[in-house]
Amino acid sequence: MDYSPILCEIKNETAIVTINRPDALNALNREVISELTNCLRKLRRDNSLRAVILTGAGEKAFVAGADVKAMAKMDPTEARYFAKIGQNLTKLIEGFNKPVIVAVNGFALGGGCELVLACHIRIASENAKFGQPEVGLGLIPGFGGTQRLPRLVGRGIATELIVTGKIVDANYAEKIGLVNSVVPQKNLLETCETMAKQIAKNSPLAVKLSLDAMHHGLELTLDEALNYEASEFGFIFNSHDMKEGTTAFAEKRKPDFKGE
Ligand code: CO8
Repeated sequence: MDYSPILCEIKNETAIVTINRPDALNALNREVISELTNCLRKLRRDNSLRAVILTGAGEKAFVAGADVKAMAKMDPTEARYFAKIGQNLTKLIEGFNKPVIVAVNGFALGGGCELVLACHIRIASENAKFGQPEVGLGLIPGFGGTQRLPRLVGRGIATELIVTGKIVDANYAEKIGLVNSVVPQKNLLETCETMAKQIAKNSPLAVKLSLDAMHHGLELTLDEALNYEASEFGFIFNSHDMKEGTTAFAEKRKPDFKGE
């Protein structure tokens, strides 16, 4: 399954999706956003997949932001539409039914950093750089950065990053919890693929419901969210996977999960 400027390779029940516009450091224009959205919608329906890895083409950039040259020509209506399709993409990723691991292989700036924020698991290469430089362009983060960055790293650090527009390195990003871990660039994809394989050993249904409980729970009060978790916990007791997982444990064998 190939898309241009989005590439998609299926490997070991994992889809590796590459944003493929290296000449512009994989900057997000309408075409990239639409094609990535279409690709992910297809992957969402594919029950044979257990995880998605999202990365950028080349060794320099994951995504160096929204396409500044295209934005310079937009009127307010087009800009609103552009923000909306970008936000819809980030919502699609955040609510995805399989874990989305982002392999941040270089610059993740502006809309690129916001794309990273929407992913479930974030792994960076040592050369990765992060920032929300929008204010220096007379813009504000418009793909969810003002909302997701403070939720992830806390309001104080997020404010500092957004209002200074400064660019930080991968080790700092790890220190503030913006990424889970940092690895040499040559090991980046392999690290993400190993994680995807580890995910694939588990019940697809349990993984999906865990993602769903975290995703919805964060929008609720703690009491509401705990009720939501308890409902899903009860629901899963009707599943093949729960019976298989607990029986396999007692029988000291590997479970054969079916995702139902
Ligand atoms: N948009 C368009 N083209 C880009 C972008 C970008 N964001 N980033 C890089 N490019 C292009 C360059 O123009 C250049 O193209 P060309 O060779 O045709 O001149 C090519 O990619 C290579 O880039 P550089 O030569 O600049 O490479 P350097 O190594 O010298 O610098 C940097 C790398 C530091 C990453 C530099 O390219 C840069 O500063 N890029 C812009 C970073 C930025 O400001 N990103 C934030 C953009 S704003 C944003 O993302 C808002 C999101 C919310 C939108 C809300 C909707 C309205």
